[in-house]
Amino acid sequence: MSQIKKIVRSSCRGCHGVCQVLVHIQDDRVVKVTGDPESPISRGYICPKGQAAPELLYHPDRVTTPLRRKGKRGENRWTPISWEEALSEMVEEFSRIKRESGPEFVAIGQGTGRPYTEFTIRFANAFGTPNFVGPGHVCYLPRVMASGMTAGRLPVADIYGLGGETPACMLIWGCNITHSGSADGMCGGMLERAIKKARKVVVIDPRRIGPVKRADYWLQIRPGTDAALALAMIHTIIGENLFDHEFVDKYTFGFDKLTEHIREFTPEWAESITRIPADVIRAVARTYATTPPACLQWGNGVDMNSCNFQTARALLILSAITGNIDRPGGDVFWVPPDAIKPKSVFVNPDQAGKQFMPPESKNRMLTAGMFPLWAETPHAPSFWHAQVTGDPYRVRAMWIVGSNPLLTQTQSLKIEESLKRHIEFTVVSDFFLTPTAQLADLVLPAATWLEQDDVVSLHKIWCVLARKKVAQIGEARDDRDVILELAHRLGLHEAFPWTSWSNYIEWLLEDSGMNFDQFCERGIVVGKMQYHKYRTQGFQTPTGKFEIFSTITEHLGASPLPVYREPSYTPVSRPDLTNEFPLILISGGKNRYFFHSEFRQIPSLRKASPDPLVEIHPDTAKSLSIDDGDWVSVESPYGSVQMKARLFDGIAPDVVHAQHAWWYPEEGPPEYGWKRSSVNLLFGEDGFDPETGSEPMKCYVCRVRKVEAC
Ligand SMILES: Nc1nc2c(c(=O)[nH]1)N[C@H]1C(S)=C(S)[C@@H](COP(=O)(O)OP(=O)(O)OC[C@H]3O[C@@H](n4cnc5c(=O)[nH]c(N)nc54)[C@H](O)[C@@H]3O)O[C@H]1N2
Ligand SMILES: Nc1nc2c(c(=O)[nH]1)N[C@H]1C(S)=C(S)[C@@H](COP(=O)(O)OP(=O)(O)OC[C@H]3O[C@@H](n4cnc5c(=O)[nH]c(N)nc54)[C@H](O)[C@@H]3O)O[C@H]1N2
Ligand code: SF4
Ligand SMILES: [Mo]
Repeated sequence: MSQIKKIVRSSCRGCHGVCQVLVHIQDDRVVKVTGDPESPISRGYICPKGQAAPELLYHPDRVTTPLRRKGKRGENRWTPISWEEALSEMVEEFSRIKRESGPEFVAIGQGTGRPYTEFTIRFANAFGTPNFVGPGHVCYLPRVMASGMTAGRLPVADIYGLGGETPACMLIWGCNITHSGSADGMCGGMLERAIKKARKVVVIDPRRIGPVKRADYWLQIRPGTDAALALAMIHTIIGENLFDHEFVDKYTFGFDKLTEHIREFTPEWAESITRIPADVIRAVARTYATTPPACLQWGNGVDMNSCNFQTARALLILSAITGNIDRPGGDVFWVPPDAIKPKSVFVNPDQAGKQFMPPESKNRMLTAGMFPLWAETPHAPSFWHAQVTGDPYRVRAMWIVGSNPLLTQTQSLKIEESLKRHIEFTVVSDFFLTPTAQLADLVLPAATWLEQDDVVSLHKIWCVLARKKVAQIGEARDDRDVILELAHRLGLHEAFPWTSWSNYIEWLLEDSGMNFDQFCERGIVVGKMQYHKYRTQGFQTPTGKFEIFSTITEHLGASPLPVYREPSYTPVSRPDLTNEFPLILISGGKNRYFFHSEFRQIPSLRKASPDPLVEIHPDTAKSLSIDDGDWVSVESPYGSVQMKARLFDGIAPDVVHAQHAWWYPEEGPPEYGWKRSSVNLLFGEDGFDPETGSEPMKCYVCRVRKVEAC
């Protein structure tokens, strides 16, 4: 029998997605996925999650038809139904609740940014619900918000060097994508290349991560104290006159106020907070300011603490006063291809930002007014609190599209209670029956990236990639196709003027002169990069300048110049807890083999990372009679979970690091053992950043003790 082999060029979405890949097909079956060596964005890089895509695609546990619950919630009894039935039921329930109580009583839940983000937000807006719940307050958005208010947009490390220069100096600040693969549209493989080329590398991380091998400085910072370090670096750079006078004079607002403000933030002050010697802080500040061009590659290490927005602002200011904003090899604003329409989360594609939501619904957003800088979406932990208490109200329906909040968010037990008892109608769209999906009334089968056609705009958008559908499993559907049909059935035509998903794709490509097939043949379209755009365009801020002093922040009632706040749970802020909980807990450093709670059922990935690990310094382990590989209990004032000890001398003796989002698909429904090792069971319901509501997921308190094998 002859075998038909072909290779399709596509782009992977095993994580946030950035790598171009080759999909190998034999007899209509995807047999292998490899990196595309010709890709300018990933140059052949592929990580284990990308390689495991065929295992995900053909996994026997995938949900392949819509499922309706029979029996009680969480009994794992389901009736397969048609899409027609599923969508009719959603229309009926959502319309009834909207009519009876108002649109805000239907909430939309989403996890991290995914291919369909532009449609879920658009749907919520068009339907009229402000209750769109996700992890934005602890992930990425604080950096985006700080950048928006300070500089108009998020600047990004110029690791691709499209202007002919790659960074000479790199700050790798609370980011570990050379290990995990990629984040926010930045490819870990390309970051690795840039690190190899750089003359100076500084790693700011409480853990000895991969890039430390090539680093000139590794600053093993006390978790959650980054703002103090950044302020002391600014102090040194201004005090030693190492700043870029021309940029500061012509293009910034508030430098004089900063000079005053920064006086007290000396390296000695920061040493006592961060544990980094003052001399080292000075040396790093000098290196950074005198090795242009320099870039900042930052990550969740600056997001998940009680000072995330202020930290992000301080880091942006460091970049600006050293003249690194929008210069080749610095921190740049990418230019997208102009002939392909950017995807838009707004309702009217021709009129960015048009809101369909009635103001009275917007004002009824749960948790509105709770945090001065977090106003657009509900604060997730407080949203779940409201479901349990009914104060100020409970939503009546929820559609969770691609999230596993039982594991990935804090307040896990409240989420369980809400889904089990309080929310009348829950729909979950997913590939698998997860612990969260087990509590739904309706489960919709979602298509993986191998089952999707897409025009992929990455977060940073200097290029747009093609993704080609090569398979179809059961009745799985692209979430956007489902949202589009549901929107039409609900009469939301103005917000969704496209007849189908393929019609939407053709609309995106309309001005490019290519149809989708031609676009797929090209595989990637790159924008024409320009640097120093502020020289002619200024910055998109109220003053038109880079706002060192943030006028919007001041207006919103937060400090307009960056400040340091001691994290909410440390031996300094909570000495009352130190005796019982002497260790600092970092959680959720991203695992190369998993994407949050995903892939625990994928054989090759699980084999590579079989158990939930907690990293402990050997001296600490010894004092607790813990050996490498022992099962231990990690305990906080609010809960305890079991994990396996991994002895690691690249972490301070009083700090431990626990992996997040663990469950055991092999243990079966409905709980799949999720209550045993999910680190999010450890966090309480306070200690939030008072401005953004961020949670102390990277800086908490705990103790560890040995337990019998579990
Ligand atoms: N303690 C602690 N907790 C953390 C973190 C941490 O560092 N520490 N990190 C946090 C961060 S940064 C984030 S962004 C969140 C992430 O939180 P989530 O986004 O909730 O995380 P995932 O486990 O990726 O959840 C996704 C679910 O969506 C499904 N899914 C994946 N792709 C699709 C798709 O295209 N369509 C549909 N319908 N379903 C899909 C998966 O099968 C999975 O069950 O977790 C946060 N949780
Ligand atoms: N394989 C894989 N890739 C992923 C994900 C995944 O789950 N798996 N998740 C994706 C998502 S949604 C996101 S947001 C990104 C996140 O990707 P990253 O931004 O790389 O996030 P983390 O790995 O959580 O944390 C990065 C580093 O911060 C350090 N850190 C912890 N606390 C502190 C601190 O207080 N200060 C400093 N300076 N550093 C600290 C940790 O030790 C860790 O090495 O990754 C994305 N990519
Ligand atoms: S880093 Fe992400 S996009 Fe790249 S191969 Fe891995 S899973 Fe795919
Ligand atoms: Mo994230």
